[in-house]
Amino acid sequence: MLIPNDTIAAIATAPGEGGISIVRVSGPEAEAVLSAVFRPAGGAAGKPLPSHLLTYGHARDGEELLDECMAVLFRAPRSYTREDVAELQLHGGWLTAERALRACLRAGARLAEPGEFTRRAFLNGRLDLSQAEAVMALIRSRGEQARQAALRQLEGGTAAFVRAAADRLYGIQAALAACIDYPEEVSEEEAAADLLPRIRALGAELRSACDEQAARVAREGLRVALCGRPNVGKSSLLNALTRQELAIVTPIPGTTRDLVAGELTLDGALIRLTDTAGLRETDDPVERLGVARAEQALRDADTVLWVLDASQPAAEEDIALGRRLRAEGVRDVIAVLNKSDLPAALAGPGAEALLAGMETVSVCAKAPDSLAPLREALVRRARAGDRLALTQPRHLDAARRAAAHLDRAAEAMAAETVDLASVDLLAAQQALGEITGDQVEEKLLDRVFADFCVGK
Ligand SMILES: Nc1nc2c(ncn2[C@@H]2O[C@H](COP(=O)(O)OP(=O)(O)OP(=O)(O)O)[C@@H](O)[C@H]2O)c(=O)[nH]1
Ligand SMILES: [Mg+2]
Repeated sequence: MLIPNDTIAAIATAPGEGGISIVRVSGPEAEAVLSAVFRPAGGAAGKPLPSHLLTYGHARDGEELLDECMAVLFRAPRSYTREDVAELQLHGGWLTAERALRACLRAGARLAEPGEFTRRAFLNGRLDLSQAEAVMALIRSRGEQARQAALRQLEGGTAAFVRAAADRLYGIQAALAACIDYPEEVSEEEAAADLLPRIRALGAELRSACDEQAARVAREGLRVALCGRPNVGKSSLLNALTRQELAIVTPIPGTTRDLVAGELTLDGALIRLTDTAGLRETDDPVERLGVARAEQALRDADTVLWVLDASQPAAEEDIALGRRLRAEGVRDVIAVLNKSDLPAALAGPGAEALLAGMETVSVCAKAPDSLAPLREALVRRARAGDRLALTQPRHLDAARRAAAHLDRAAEAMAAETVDLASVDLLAAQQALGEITGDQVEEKLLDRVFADFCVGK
């Protein structure tokens, strides 16, 4: 991999107004660029700046004064990129930062590509690839849970999991190589008896770490659809859960036509609610379109809140929807028995059969305190992915490929074709190496870092 030797610069802070904005420079010429653009106050002009200490002075473009500012130099290797890094801390506002950046470019730096500082940190061995990606995941995280997942990855959680798997795989590869190289000492049957269970166990562990849905929920929040027949209180529940008047509520069945979205954070977990039109047969063309959207939301949801009116006997639409939710194997359903403030009428063997085996909570959308058990049920689901080692799609894809190669290697071992097994073990090792960047091509790096912000 080519280690770059030029000097890059970019504005590291977000566009817009703020207290300060930062221009960051990295590379062998960072100190020279800084001394061209920054003049320390007092008698420090002309002297080399100390490393890792803020210095007060002025940013200049030639003889023109740009700003009163602070500057700091981080001498290699104790810096984010492990190169010399210089930063100017200017007054906030894009214009000043842009003028200072242009002055840095004139002084010999080149404009950084998106993610190029972090790419250098990776190429210089300060971060592995999964940690570099975590930087961006941390910047983009919405909600505490996603932030925690990114932080675990940044602290090396993903890398530690993958490297432990890779080490076990090296052990298997070494044992197999011994069997191929010294067939008189280790027979294929002996090798298979020893290695087959190890290969299978590693494949199974990798696969169980690839929980696509829990990983998406950890990154993006739990998608919850409020479904049920008209007038049971779906919109009232959306409003009560989010504590906002998001959806129109009336006693007229068929009030909600479109999807209404609302978000809430429970115990650090992001819950993304969608209120939907009441499901029923209808001749009204507008309502029909609403029902079609409701059906789609139901299919897309991680969790369906099936809302029922506990003060009414089960209606035909309830029975039909209950049957569908079971038959179509909707991933996860909570039956929400609403209107618990009114005399109960959803009772008896019919109701029991309707709800058999389903998680059920009883609520009153008009009494926010009654929603606690429902909130708890949602948090439990939203936090299911809290301990996952793998949460990024690129990592899940690589781990799944590694597991598939291990399966094939196990088949080859079982058929006593050890040469074939070693080819698949190597491919599995390569797939794991893609996650940490131990085995990675330039093209893959381009793809990973293209998604970054400039200045990071
Ligand atoms: N007593 C009582 N009334 C409720 C409760 N929840 C909702 N309602 C009433 O039930 C009626 C229907 O409520 P909505 O929230 O509009 O019901 P919906 O399921 O969204 O109805 P559609 O949009 O037509 O499908 C309104 O008059 C609400 O005030 C509750 O817990 N107790
Ligand atoms: Mg409604």
